[in-house]
Amino acid sequence: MPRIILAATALIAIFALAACSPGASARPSSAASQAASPSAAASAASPAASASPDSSPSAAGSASAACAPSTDDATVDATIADFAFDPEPLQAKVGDTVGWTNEDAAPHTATLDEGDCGTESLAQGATGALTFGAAGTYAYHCEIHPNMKGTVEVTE
Ligand SMILES: [Cu+2]
Repeated sequence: MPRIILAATALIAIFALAACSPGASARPSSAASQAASPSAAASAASPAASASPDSSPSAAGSASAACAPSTDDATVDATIADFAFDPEPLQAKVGDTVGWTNEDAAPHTATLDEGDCGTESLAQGATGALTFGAAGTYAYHCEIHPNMKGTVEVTE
């Protein structure tokens, strides 16, 4: 029985020390929590970082499926001359890269009516290219001269 009492008092003493130590170690524990939060943020960021490489290729693949600006050599050549696209309509196959070369002194673009796909503003002599990854009929225009209209017919 005395040993139990001693053990009990020892436990009380330990609790007393434990009760004391949080007050004494308040700064270290807050430092520990500050140290923990960056690691928590890092661990939270890494799943997001690992998730985006998984999702972005499929998203990029589907986004580039219809049309995407390209720096590749054109497989189908087109011209912009006298404020008109040529040929019209323009025929291409899925996977083709259509390159429009501007022969006018005025700048032009080849920009799809739907979506965000288009060339940059092309100075005289410059070529802008779009790669088509899906069959369809794509109406396009010049952003600078909206009355300039054309069609790209992409087939399998
Ligand atoms: Cu134009």
